[in-house]
Amino acid sequence: MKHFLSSLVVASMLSTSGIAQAVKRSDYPIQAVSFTKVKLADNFWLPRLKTNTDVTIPASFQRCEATNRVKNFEMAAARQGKFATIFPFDDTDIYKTIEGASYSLKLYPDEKLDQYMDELIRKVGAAQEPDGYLYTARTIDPAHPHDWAGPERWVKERELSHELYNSGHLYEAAVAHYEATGKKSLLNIALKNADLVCSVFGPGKRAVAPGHEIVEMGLVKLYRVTGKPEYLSTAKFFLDQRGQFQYDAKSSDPWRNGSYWQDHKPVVDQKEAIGHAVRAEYLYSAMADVAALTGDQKLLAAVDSIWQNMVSKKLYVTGGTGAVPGGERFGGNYELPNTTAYNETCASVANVYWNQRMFQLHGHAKYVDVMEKVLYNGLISGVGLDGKSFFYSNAMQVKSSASFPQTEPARAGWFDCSCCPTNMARLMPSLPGYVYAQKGNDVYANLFISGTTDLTVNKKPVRIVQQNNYPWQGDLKFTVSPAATTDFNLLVRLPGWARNEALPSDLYRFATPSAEKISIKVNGQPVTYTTRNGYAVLARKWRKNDVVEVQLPMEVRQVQAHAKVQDNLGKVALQRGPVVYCAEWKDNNGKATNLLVPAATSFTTRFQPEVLNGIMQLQATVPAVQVDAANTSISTTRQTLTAIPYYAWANRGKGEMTVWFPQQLTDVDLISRQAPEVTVGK
Ligand code: FUB
Ligand code: ZN
Repeated sequence: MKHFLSSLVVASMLSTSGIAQAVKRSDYPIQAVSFTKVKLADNFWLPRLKTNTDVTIPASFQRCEATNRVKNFEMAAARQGKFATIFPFDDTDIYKTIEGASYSLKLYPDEKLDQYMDELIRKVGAAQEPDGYLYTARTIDPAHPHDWAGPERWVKERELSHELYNSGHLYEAAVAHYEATGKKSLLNIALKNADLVCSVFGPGKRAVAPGHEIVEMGLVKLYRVTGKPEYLSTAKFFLDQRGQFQYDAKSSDPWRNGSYWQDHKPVVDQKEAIGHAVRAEYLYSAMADVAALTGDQKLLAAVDSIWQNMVSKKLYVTGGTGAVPGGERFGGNYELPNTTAYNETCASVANVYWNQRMFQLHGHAKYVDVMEKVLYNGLISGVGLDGKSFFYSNAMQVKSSASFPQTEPARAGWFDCSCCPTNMARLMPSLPGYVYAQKGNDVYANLFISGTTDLTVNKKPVRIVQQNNYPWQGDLKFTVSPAATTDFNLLVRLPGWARNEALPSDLYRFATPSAEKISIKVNGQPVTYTTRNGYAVLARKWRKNDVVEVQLPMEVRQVQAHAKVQDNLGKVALQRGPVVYCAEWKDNNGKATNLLVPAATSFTTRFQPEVLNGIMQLQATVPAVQVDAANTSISTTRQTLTAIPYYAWANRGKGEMTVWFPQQLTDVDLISRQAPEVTVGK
């Protein structure tokens, strides 16, 4: 899609726009290859994208209708009625589903869907006030707005109103819709709203640190499409507003000290991933965006530190973030409990956005390693295999006993606060846009997903075809076909997990190093290659049908957590390739939390095409702790442990699940809970 302005013009407009920092570059040094140019043809993701198109998106629209979210827009258009849903941000479920459906249209053209969206967009436009304001929770009945909305526009934005959050999702949807369909219907609504926002907020005007970030990312997207400097300067203005409000700095309560909203310090002074995880990770994504567009080095240093903190102290082994249920927020350093892990699905969505941006800033594979961890584990655990049942919170352990029967969690089709299902609906079909990236002569192969992409390198068309059976098998094949022989560098990510690095930090490590190495051949011949920032750099004159073969070691690895992660002392998790495993009740005699995995345990692997839509299953014989029928004695028996990918759990009913396994039996705790219970690994 041709943008309104070229990046050169954007750069020169910026230089006269009064943005505080000098413009050093016009955008990210590395550009993702657009989702429109990557056609997936794999067995893992494509069926998920198809399910997203066939099931998730229609179900989301249907639920937006059935739960009165659409009615809110109709009432706002008529300026009469009573806001008919629960939260003032319920408008965003429509925006997010439009965003997902737009990406999806590009993958699977669908005239009916296109027309349905036209009609929905017409309703959205009709609900917009003449000056661009768009927020059904007030417009329906301005004299009686939603409780969280405040009596007048924007007065509660810092805390609860979500007016700018709604705007941010509108902008994201509008850009996706415009890029996918070429239509400006939603974009024009978004621009009208953004013009209002820019006229209300800014130096010498109203100031606020938006209560729930995303408007910043959205404004940046509008800026990229239009080149209008106000959109970027207002995004930066919002970032700069953080840390200006007087909270009680001495309080440890995140709402009193402002950290819940990442408002406790100026962004450039923030060093730690803190507060509400979704808000935080949208903020950090926007910090990366604005740093890329303005060259602001302080912003860059801050977001680098925050990422380092997240990846070394606040990331679950599944890639989940936001450990604490109260406030849906990051905990303290190493606060990663299993029983109460919150791990909102939306936080995983946000973490994908953030890591992609960090990669585009720095060109280091470690960000893609983290993104891959999130994608294959803590993100897709959020949607059931049916595409219409979801987890809001992604547990790490579910335990039940006679006196504590397990009732939760279960997947649900929708939630009163239904942010997660619609966030999945929009992220999934955008996945093709995360596979490749490019900077001049460097072509990055980041994700290993079969399919075809058509690039332009050195002004010449180049086709790359990936063929693999990832994540189940580690042999990757890339067929590189330039239209005419041409020099360029193909940078193939060497995943950390294939290089004995469980995570690019010391938060997790493999219990024992592997001697297996990555091997790379070009046209059947082993090649020596240099490495750069976690990539194999294949620099050569490429000819039509050159074949690169990469062999990644796919052993089952035991993962250990940093000793400061209390819950995981003496425990291991299981990983094979990028996939983290769990044991679920269904495969393990009705229980999962009674299984030990001693250090010497050796696993067999077997692909099970009929199980959970096709998974690589792990099995080993391990000790299992049993309580006898009379509840008076315990014993340890040998049992087959069957492990399934974590993402696939909770698709066969409710019951126990665990990701972490004690290695030894070290204690029997009869006291701390009512029923006799075995505590291991402490
Ligand atoms: O506040 C809007 C959304 O609702 C947040 O992103 C989620 O965490 C949920 O609280
Ligand atoms: Zn959510």
